[in-house]
Amino acid sequence: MNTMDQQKLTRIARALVAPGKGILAMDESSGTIRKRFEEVGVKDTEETRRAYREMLLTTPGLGRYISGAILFDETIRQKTAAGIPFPAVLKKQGIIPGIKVDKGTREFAPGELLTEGLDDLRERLAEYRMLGAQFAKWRVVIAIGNGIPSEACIDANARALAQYALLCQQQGIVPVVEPEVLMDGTHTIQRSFEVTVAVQKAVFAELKKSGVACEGIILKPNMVLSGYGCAEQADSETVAEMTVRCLREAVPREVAGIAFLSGGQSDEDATARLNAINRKYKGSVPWRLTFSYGRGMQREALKVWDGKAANVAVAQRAVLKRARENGGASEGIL
Ligand code: 5MM
Repeated sequence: MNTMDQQKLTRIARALVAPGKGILAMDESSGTIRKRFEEVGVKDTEETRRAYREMLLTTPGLGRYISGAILFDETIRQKTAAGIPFPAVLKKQGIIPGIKVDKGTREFAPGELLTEGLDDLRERLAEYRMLGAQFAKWRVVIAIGNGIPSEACIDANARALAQYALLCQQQGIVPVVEPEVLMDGTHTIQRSFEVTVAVQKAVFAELKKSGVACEGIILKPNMVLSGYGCAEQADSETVAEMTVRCLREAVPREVAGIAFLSGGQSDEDATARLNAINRKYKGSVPWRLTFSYGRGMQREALKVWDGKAANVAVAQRAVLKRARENGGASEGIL
């Protein structure tokens, strides 16, 4: 990669973590969106998926708090009812279009998953770039349990993430690198910390080995939390402290920015913890720390929308509210 290409990647990556802004993850794959619709009793068809995503993307003023939106393969090809392609809608809002490029997971070993999708990735990236994508996302899922995660599973996922990231950068696309350590389970926050540090260290070792330029990536990590089933739940201050300690141990300072996933936290918790992180550490860590929330951005809006055109305006108000609050949390000013 020449210097100009690298500078372009860095420019896009920095724009994704611009002050007061974060990323809207709306890249639910077919199975996940079906599940989300089922939870609120909305029928899952290509048209309901399109209408739902149109509602999200056309939220008036969204670009004030949202820097980029991650789309799914079907979504990047869809249009508004008026015939405007979704990537064009995003550009008009001042939002950078992104695309999920992993193809989901398969079993690696009992209780462990390996993310797939490298096979035709070069060609798919070239097509997505033509469709307007400037950044991409690949999500690795690591579970904590009895005897897991294994080093083999962490390493296999880290290698795939590095190959994905390199291919993206070669195509002029900023890779969002998402190693998600799940918080399901009864483990303590200390255990979350240890596993998250190990996973992030393995990922950055592989990125380095592959020659990925850290200045042109965004890290999308989990926050370090108590397992959701753990009797003792750490407060926001402790979460902030452990999360930042983990990042300081594992993440190179050159990384362009960090955007947390919400990972099944309540909307309020996801916002409050991001706020606590920034209130305490903004300016004293080398990265901007913001959000790339899926559920934490959409939960309320989906419920309110309920599949009905008449509810679009009120659902959009819910989207904007979450965006505004998470934008504030990314500055630590709530
Ligand atoms: C929006 O959900 C994304 C796609 O999930 P599937 O591959 O399971 O369909 C997901 O990768 C998401 O971007 C991250 O998990 C962050 O979302 P949350 O809801 O954890 O903030």
